[in-house]
Amino acid sequence: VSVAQADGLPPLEQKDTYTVGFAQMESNNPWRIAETKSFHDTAESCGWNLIATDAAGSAAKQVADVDSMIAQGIDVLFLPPREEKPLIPAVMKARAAGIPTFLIDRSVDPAVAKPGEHFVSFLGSDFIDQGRRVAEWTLENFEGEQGIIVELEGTTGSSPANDRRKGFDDVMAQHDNMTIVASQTGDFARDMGRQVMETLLQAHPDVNIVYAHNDEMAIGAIQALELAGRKPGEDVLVVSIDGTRDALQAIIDGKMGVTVESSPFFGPLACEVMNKYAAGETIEPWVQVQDRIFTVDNAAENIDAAY
Ligand code: GZL
Repeated sequence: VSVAQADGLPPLEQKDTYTVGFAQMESNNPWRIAETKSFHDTAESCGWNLIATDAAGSAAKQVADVDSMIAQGIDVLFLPPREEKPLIPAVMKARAAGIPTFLIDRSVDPAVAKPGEHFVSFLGSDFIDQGRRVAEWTLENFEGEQGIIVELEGTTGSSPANDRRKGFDDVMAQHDNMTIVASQTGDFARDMGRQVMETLLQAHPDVNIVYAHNDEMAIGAIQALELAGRKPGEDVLVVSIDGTRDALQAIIDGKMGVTVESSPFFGPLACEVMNKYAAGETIEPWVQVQDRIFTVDNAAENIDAAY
C-alpha cells in the first residue's frame, strides 16, 4: 500500500525552503562520509536549510540529536538509524511532534515502527537480497570442495547486519559443503575487521572463504590474511558488500572476488521523495534502490565513480 499525507501522516506543505534535519550516526568509514557529503551536496539545489549532526557511533546520542532538532523546529527529518531498536524513540518523538520522517539506508524494528504510520518511508537497499547475491556468487565461483566460511558481521543490532547475515546464511544452509565456522561483528570498521579476522584465523586456520558485511571489514580481513602469510584471492576467497573504491581496487588486484553495491549517495533520492510527499503524491513504504554487482569483469570501469 502506498502512503500519502492523507493517511494521517504529518503534513508537509510545499515551500521554497525547508528546514531539514539529517541526524547521521557516525563518520567512521568512507561509506558514512560519502553519505553525509551527498546530503550537503544536495541541500542548495533542494532548498534545504540543513541541520546535520553526527552521533559518533552512539545510538543514544543519535536519539538526543533528533530531540534537539525537533526542539529547533525542523520541517522534515532524514534519519539513518544506527540500530533497529534504540532508535525507535527518535522515530516516535518526531511522529508525535508532527514531523514527517524518512528513514535512510537502515531501518528500525518493523514490529514496532511502521512506514505509513510512524514514519513516511524507508529509502534503502534490500539487505537480505544483498547477502543472498553474495552467497550465490560464492557458490558459483568457489573452486574448493569444502567451504570453510568466516563471517564478519556489521554493527550489532543494525538492519544491514541482521539482514545481510540472514540472506547469506539461509542460502549457505542449503549446501552441505559450505560451513560457517565463525560469525562475529567487526562493527563495519576496517581496523576492527582486521583484528577480528586475526583472532578467527588463529581458531580457524583452514578458513577458505571470508564473507564481510561491508568492504571496510573485507579490506581489514585482507590485511590480516596477508600478515598471516595467506594469499587472498588464491587460497582464500573474500566476498563483500558496498562497492567502495578500495574494494574495487582489491578486486582489480585479484584479492577480492565480489562486492554487491550498497550506494551511499542518498541525497538526490531524499530530495525527490520529499518533494513528492510535499506535493501530496503517494510514497511507497519502501523506496528500494537497485544494487549492481561488481567483479573483475566491471570493477575497473566503475572505480572512478566510487568513494
Ligand atoms: C548500508 C549502510 C552500511 C554500509 C556500511 O546501507 O547502513 O553502513 O554497508 C555502513 O559500510 O557502515
